Amino acid sequence: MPVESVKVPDLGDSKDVEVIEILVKEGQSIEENEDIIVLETDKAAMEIPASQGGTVKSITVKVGDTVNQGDEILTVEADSAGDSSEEESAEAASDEPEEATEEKEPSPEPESEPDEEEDAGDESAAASGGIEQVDVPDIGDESDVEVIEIHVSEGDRISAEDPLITLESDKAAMDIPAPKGGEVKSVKIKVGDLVSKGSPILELVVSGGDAKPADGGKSGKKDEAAKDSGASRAEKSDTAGKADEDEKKLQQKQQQYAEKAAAQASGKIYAGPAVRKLARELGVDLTQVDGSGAKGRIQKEDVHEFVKARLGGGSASSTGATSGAGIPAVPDIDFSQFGEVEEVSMSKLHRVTAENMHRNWLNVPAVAQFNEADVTDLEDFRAAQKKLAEKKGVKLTPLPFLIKACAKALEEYPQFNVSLHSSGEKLIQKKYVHIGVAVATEAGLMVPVLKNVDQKSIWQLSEEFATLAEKARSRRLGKEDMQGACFTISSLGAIGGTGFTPIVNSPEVGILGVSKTEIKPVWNGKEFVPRKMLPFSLCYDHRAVNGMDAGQFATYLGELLSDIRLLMM
Ligand code: CAO
Repeated sequence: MPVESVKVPDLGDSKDVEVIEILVKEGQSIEENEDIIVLETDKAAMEIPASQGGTVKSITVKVGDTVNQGDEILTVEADSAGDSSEEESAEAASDEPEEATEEKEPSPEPESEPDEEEDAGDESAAASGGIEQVDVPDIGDESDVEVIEIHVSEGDRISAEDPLITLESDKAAMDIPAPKGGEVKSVKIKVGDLVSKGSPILELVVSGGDAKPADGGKSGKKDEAAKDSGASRAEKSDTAGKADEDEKKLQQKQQQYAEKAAAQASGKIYAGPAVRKLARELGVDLTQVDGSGAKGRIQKEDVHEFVKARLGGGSASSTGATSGAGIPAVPDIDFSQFGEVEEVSMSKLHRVTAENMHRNWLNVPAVAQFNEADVTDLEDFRAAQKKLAEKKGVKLTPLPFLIKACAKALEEYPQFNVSLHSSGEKLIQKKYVHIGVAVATEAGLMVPVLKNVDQKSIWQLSEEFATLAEKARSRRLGKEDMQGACFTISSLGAIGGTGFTPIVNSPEVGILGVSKTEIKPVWNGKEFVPRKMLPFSLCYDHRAVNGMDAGQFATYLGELLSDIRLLMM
C-alpha cells in the first residue's frame, strides 16, 4: 500500500502558525477532507482537512509546533480503493476523476494561468472566462453580520478557497473563502459593512470557461455559445469537470460555514472533536465552558479549568478578561489593527497577583473611608532622629510609625482584626497583630508580613521592614515571611497622589492606602497655619465591618499619627 505525505495547504499570509489540536491518531482510518489538525493564528483558528483518505501511519507534528505551507502533517497509507497511487489511478477501475488526484496537491492552484494570458487584461480574461460576482454564501440563520476584515484588494490574484473576508457575529467569526481563483476586479464591501447571504463581496475575473457572469447569467448565453464553438470537445469536458469539482467544493465549504454559524446562533459550542471527546469523558457540558482560543474556541485547557473550578480547586478564567459567574466577557481585540503591538508574557508573580486581586474584587463588598492625619509633629520627631538613625544604620521613613499606629488601632478596634469564616456564619477573631506591607518589586507586588507588631519598637519595625523589603526585591522571601497578616498597608506616599482605594487583601478585612504628605493651610481656630498633612484611605470589607466602626478606626488612626505619644499609651 503506498504511503503518502499530507502537507499543510496554502495558509494565505499566515506564517509560523501554531498547531493547537491534533484531531486524529496513528492507526485511525480517515476520509478525504476529514479535519486532521487545528491551526491557530492570532486572528483565527482553522481546521485543516486531509487531502486524501486512508489509514494514518504517522503524525509528524505535535501540539505547540509551528507550521507553514508545505510542511508535512502526517502520512497516510491509502486504502486499496480510490487511492492516489500512480499505478492504481491509471487503472480504469479507479472511481476518482483525474482532477481529483491533482486536487490532492496543495499547489499549484489549477486556476492559475500563464502570466501573458492574465496580463492581457479583463477583456481577454472575460473572453476566456468572464467576470463573476462573488456573494456571501449561506451563513445559517445569521443576517446583518459585520465585516471585520477584508483580505483581498483590487488586482490581487487569488486561488480557490483563499479567505476573502472575515465576518463576525455576536457568536462567532468566520472566513468566507473564494469559490474559485482569478483576479479581483473590484471589492464591493468595506470593513464595518453588515452583510447577509447573497450580499455582493467582489467581482472576480475568472479564467477558463467556468465563469458565471456577474449579471447572473442573463447575458452570458451568447458568449458561452460563441466560446463553445471555438473550443475543442476535450477542453470543454476538462473545463466542465473542473467547474463541477469547484462547485462541489464550494458547496461543501458553504455547508460547513452554514452549519457552524447555525450551531453558534443556537448557542452551541465551538470546539474540535478532541475537546468534545474530553468533555464527554469528564461529563462537562461545553455550553457552559468559556473558550479561551481564538474567537472563543474551546480548548482542552478550558475544559480542565472548568472542571477544576467546579471541584473548588481553581477559578475558571478568574484572571482573564473573560469570567464566569454571569459576568459579561470582555471580547478579545486584535489591537494590531490600530498600530504596532507585542505580546509580553506575564510573570508568575504578576499572574498570581492578578488572580488574587480579581478574586478579592469579586468577593469583597468593599467601602473606602478617607481621612488626613496632621503629621507635622511626627515629621519633626522623625527629622530629629536622623542622626541616631544613621548611627543605627536605619532609614527612618514614616512607614514604621504607620505600621505601629495601625497595630494600635487594631487593638482598639478588634472588629478589624478578624476574618470571615467561609460559612458566612462566624468570624475568626485574631488575638495577634501581624501587619503586611505591600512592596513593589521588579517582578511584581509582594506583601511581606511583620509579626507581633504590637510588641515591637519603631526601631525594630524599621529594621525588620528594611530586611523584609530587601528580601522581597531580591526574591528571597520565604513562604512564612508572607503569611499570617491581619491587615495590610499599601503606601504610595513616596510617589505622590492624594488618595487611592487599594483592594482588600482577603481574608483580611481592612487595608490602608497611604498617599503623599503635603503642606496645607489648616485652620487652628484663629488662623490658617501650614501643617504637614498625610492623606490615607481605609478600605474595608463591609461584611465584617460596619461604616461607623470604619469611621472611628480612621479617625483614631489620624489621632495616633498626629500625636505619636499616644502610641505609647
Ligand atoms: N509622604 C511623603 N513622603 C513619603 C511618604 C509619604 N506618605 N512616605 C515615604 N515618603 C518618603 C520617605 O520619607 C523617603 O524620603 P527620604 O528619602 O527623603 O527620607 C522617600 O519617600 C522614599 O521612601 P521609601 O520608598 O524608601 O520608603 P517607604 O518606607 O516610604 O516605602 C515601600 C517602602 C516598600 C512601601 C515602597 O518602596 C513601595 O514599594 N511602595 C509601593 C507599594 C505599592 O505598590 N502598593 C500597591 C498600590 S495599590 O494597592
